[in-house]
Amino acid sequence: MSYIDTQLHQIDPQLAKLLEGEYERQTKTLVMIPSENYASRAVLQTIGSIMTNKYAEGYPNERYYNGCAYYDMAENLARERAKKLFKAEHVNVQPHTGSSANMAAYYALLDIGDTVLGMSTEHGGHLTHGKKLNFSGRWFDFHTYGVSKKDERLDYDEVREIALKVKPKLIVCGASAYPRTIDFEKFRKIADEVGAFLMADIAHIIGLVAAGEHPDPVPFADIVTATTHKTLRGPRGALIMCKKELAEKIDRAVFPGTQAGPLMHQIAAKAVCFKEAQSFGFKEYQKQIVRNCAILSDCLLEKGFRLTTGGTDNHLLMIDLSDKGLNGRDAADMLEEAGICANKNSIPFDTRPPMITSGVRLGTPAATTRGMKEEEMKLIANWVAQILSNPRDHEMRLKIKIEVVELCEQFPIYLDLLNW
Ligand code: DSN
Repeated sequence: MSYIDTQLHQIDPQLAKLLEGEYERQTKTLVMIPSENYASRAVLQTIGSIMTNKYAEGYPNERYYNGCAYYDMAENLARERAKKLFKAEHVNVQPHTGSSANMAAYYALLDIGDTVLGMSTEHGGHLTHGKKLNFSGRWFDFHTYGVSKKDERLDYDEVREIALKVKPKLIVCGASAYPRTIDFEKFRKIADEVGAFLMADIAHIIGLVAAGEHPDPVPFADIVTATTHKTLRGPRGALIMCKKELAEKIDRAVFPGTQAGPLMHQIAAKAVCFKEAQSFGFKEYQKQIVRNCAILSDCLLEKGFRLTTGGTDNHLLMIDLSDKGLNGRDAADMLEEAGICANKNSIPFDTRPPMITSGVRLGTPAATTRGMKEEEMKLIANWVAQILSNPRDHEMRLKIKIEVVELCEQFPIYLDLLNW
């Protein structure tokens, strides 16, 4: 045999063991982190395919390498499917991640030092929306808006006031930790009033948008960036959509502006996930994500937990632990001990630092992929409430962990990967 045909178990038993462990973790615990999901077998098959082997710098029919015929077809498929799915005038499917998509969008529209207005990370915005420690906050003059102290929701009048004052060249909307609907039309009006570009980062809610479960930013924003691995349930990666007039700028900003060789295995897998997202089942799935989150939210409220904004409209919710004598870090660790994987998260006006926080963020995309519905959400809310109300009860967490495994076994995932 002249080619490498070694199976992972043979060549690297040490790493194979790690994959086995991660298989156990993913299949036997509850993934309640709202930015995580389970990609389909078809997506996994494609991202783990021979498409990883080739350089394809450039774009279809304009590559810097020979031998790209199948890569061109795969990238065209991904582009066309995404254009159809989102009714977008132009799509670039090459960004490696959400952060690289945002970097390319800024590269296309801004010069170093330009003024930008984005949502503060302390109130739910993403690192790339101007955090000082991030390239965005370092290279651009970012100003931020937050949520209102009154109801922890976006206050569009305040966004407008800040925009009028700082006169940004670009307004960024979209968030990583905001449980409510975002009004893109209002952002458009503000952007028009101050003569700014509008960019919507829908990394989190892209699946909901694709299924009509959240208002669509595409008609209103000049640029829309998104990830493919969260609610869209595809491979880890991202895309950029834009108006025709910005197409060339965006393409040049992605390559050669901010990236070189595209990850063609990832792009091919994006094509698969865009196809999956066009199915009726996908629309139903997104509806169920939202229904599940609403039930989870209602049950936690009933049990006396305070949720930021008082609940949720989308796939995630944020528990405020300030009145429970617990911080977000300890709470997330306790949940993990019981087989429920969530993440600590700052809540608006948090007094604790980001590595500790006063909040826990929960989301329903992954549990819904397993087929869990309202009854299971009630069960999960009960467990979360018991764990967070009895932080000293280690025994209870171990008992719940057994029940979590039983629930996971009733909603199996990746059974067909058992013998990889
Ligand atoms: N890190 C992602 C999240 O968990 O929300 C945002 O990119």
